[in-house]
Amino acid sequence: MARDLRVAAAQLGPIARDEPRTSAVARLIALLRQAADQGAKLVVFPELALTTFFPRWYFEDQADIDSFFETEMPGPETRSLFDAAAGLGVGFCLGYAERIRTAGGDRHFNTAILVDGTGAIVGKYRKVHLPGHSEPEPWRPFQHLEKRYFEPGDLGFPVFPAFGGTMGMCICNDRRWPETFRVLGLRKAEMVMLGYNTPQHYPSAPEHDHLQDFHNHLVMQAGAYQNGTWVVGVAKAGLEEGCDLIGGTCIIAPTGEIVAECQTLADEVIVHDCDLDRCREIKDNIFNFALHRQPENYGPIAAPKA
Ligand code: CDV
Repeated sequence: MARDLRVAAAQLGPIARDEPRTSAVARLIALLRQAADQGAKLVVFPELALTTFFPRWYFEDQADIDSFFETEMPGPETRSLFDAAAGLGVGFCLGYAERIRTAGGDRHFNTAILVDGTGAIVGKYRKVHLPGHSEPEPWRPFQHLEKRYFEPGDLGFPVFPAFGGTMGMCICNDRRWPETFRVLGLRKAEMVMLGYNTPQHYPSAPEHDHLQDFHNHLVMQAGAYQNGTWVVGVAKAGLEEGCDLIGGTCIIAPTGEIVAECQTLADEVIVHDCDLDRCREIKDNIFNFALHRQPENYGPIAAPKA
């Protein structure tokens, strides 16, 4: 019998720098309701889905930076999203900026959580691969200061038993690294959910600008196929504060085929019935890890950086 999970990918259009959390959350709830109306049981939202993509600016004042971070989840402005989802019996995956207080000082992560249909947080992931730079670089048309504002995730690439399957998460730049998907694949992930904010313009290699959409799908389709997992990749898209972000939100089958894709660069929902048992087509055959992997030859993959 099929293990169908009806999943929605809920793409966001741009979020303005001065758009309040309450407005962003209202948009998320509207998307959640659209998804629930179509029978979805799980809704995947983008990376940093509560605010504009703030690493594109250099802020000197830590208070300005911290204004983009959540210190509790749910907090006063996100509680309504959890309540709406629980009321509908729908789970969700949400990306946001997380600040935690420790004895050694504040820590900042680019985080995604998995919330079940009762509103309980059942999984957390913190972005491991932080792109960009640590110091302001004035030659760029916009900054990408993730390395300054976040520290690398400290949770590895965990999987979670939820929604009738084995669920994994990663965030944006993580999708470009085959190691991300392979670690999740080795942990038997049947669905990998990820959000992204990907500019059309890549200042360090502008000759690749026309390849941004291609590379986006290339890495997610490869990750799905090479590990026999569903992938749900969700963009924040469109012209955000002068920066064009690609769309291309899609749901990818374990065969690597795109089975649903957004058509706009705005708020938009797509749904698909993902049969988690289809992972077996790949996991039991061409990528049967137990039969065919040769890890004794893969040493440099996990060796410390030179
Ligand atoms: N938010 C991201 O991680 N963006 C990167 C860009 C900067 C290349 C990405 O990999 O899409």
